[in-house]
Amino acid sequence: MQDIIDSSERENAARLTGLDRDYAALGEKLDRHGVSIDEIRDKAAAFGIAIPSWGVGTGGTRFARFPGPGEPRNIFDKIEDCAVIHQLTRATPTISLHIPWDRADPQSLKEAASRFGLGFDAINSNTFQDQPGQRHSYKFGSLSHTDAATRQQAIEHNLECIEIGEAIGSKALTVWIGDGSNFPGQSDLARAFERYLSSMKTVYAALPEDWRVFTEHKIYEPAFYSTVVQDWGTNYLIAKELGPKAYCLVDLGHHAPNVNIEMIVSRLIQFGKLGGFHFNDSKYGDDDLDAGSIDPYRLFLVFNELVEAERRDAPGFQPAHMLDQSHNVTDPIESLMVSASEVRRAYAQALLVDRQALIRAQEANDALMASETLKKAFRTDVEPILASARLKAGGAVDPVATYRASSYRKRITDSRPAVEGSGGGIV
Ligand SMILES: [Mn+2]
Repeated sequence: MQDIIDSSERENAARLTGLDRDYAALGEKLDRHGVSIDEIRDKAAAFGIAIPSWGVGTGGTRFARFPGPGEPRNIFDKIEDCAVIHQLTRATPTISLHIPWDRADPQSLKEAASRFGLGFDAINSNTFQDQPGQRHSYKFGSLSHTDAATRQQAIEHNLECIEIGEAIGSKALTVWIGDGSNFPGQSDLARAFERYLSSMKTVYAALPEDWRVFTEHKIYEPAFYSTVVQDWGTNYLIAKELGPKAYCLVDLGHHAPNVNIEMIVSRLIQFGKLGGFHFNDSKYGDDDLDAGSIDPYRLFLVFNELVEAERRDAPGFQPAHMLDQSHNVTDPIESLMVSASEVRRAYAQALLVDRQALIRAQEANDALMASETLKKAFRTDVEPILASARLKAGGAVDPVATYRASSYRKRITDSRPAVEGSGGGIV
């Protein structure tokens, strides 16, 4: 990590004057509109995003995976890579683990993370693939399987995840299942959902007092005809059926193309069931591309809803922010740093929306001015705010340039010999 810190000092020094000028110029402009730049910066600085442990390994497609040099070999290597991301961005203080991919002694996990000042976010269960030595196969489903023993095995796995999560300081369990069908008629749609609900009720009953469970919907894949938890409506029904500790998780890539995700977010907020996000971006389907890389305006519009909820202190509004991406052609550390910045950027831009002007335009049915009010905030280049937030917290003005100027990737390439099949997950 010393190589990262040394690089930060050198690279930051070269950028200080430019940043000061840019920050002052933007501050002056915002001030004319009655907005304090320091306030926006402090809010952005306090906004944390969890890194998915599986994101620091190179991802892949169903065709191939092309691992990069210095791939993490285990969860401890992953924690080290996550620490680099947080050191440079100061935006990613927590890691979201996936069991069994990240199974290790909980005490060692805690120690490894706290050495870098990191904590653990929601823990993810995995009943969408079979593990070596597993008694019952998930080929035809897990929590909704027709066979009671298979369902029980999937329930017990989730209970174990809660136990591990408790030992490492997590406060939430995220459940995504691959259950569904490939042929019309293959599965009784209602009975499969009933079985799922019944299984989840057992999992829910085991949640500690201060925990939440996030259920994640997904329209298709790996099942291509129907999925048991297919959309936000189904997800809302689940959260409602389970109880007050159950919330819906919105993975941006898990919807049909062109679905209005910000409206889904608004609905879930309105009815107190928005649990959190898996941020990523997509062009065609569940592409797991980098957040903000395809449609940054959509990300902004999601944040416009979040900022509005924050402003009016919506009941039960405490969303968890996580990235969930697959980095197939980039250095995952770079992608995750840029993505975390994109999420913060959308948040900062949404904070700049003139809420009074927006409400006035809405009340007057002034469609054009309402749209322009949003666009005006979206068009603001908030980079000086984000850079200043990073610098103030001990991070890098330019995380990618600083990372590239360090010898980190080369060092870990030398110290981490390539291994076969390190789980690059696509979830
Ligand atoms: Mn996801």
